[in-house]
Amino acid sequence: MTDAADIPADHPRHDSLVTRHRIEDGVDAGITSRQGLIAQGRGEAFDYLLGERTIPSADEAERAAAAALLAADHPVLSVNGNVAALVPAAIVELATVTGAALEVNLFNRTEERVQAIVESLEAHGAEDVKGAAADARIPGLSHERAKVDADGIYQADVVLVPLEDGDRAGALAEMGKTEIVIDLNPLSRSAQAAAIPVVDNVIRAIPGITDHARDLQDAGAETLVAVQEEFDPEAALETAEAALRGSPELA
Ligand code: PTJ
Repeated sequence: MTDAADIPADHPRHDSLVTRHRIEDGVDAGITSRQGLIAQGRGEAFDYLLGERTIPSADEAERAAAAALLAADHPVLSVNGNVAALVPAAIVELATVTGAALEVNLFNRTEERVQAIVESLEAHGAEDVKGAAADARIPGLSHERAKVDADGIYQADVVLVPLEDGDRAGALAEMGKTEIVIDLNPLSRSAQAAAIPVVDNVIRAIPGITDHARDLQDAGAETLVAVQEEFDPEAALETAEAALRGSPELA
């Protein structure tokens, strides 16, 4: 088996192959679930159809996401096994720039995996990573999937959930949170439930949101509200679907 370092830089699928290796390494390190491999494959197919680029409507969503995080009282970035494998440094940076908390929140929860992800985020400079306490529940969900921290996702007003399961995304939205979902499938229930759906690869989306957050850092409250109000989630989902179906002039 090759590893990431063996993939020639001029290979036409270089970036995609390196990404696959990161997910494989995440599984080997006890960070990513085996289901994460399947999720990555699905995401890759959508990304291929999108042209592996951030379409303009996704960039607008990333700006709205940055504004929502900066304007929030208790913003939380949810981290699962795929995010921890793909963008550990970038998610810690986004938390630093926006003042958001990081919380490990797993669909296929095991305490070992929570601990491995907390340690990995700490190795990338994170402090006070939440998720291990699991002392609150998302209403309406069965046991393991519902576990969150009382002072984290449970009390968050704005929560970023990359690659989320549709049920849980719906349940978080029901709790009245402003939900930012990163998902390459605009038809997924998570993307449909989100106040701000970001149809982009998490690898591009997280640094994209951070860039916008840096740009908006000194903006006043009115500007942050205006950026969020100008963003139309339904139009963004329609545009992304059109791009996937091969109408690039719409994207
Ligand atoms: O680590 P855990 O236990 O919390 O599990 C995480 C996964 C992702 C395995 C779990 O939440 C899951 O099974 O998710 P789904 O239902 O497979 O949904 C994942 C969604 O993310 C799908 O719509 C994919 O198209 C999308 N996706 C996959 N890879 C990426 C992505 N979206 C953005 N960037 C990606 N790299």
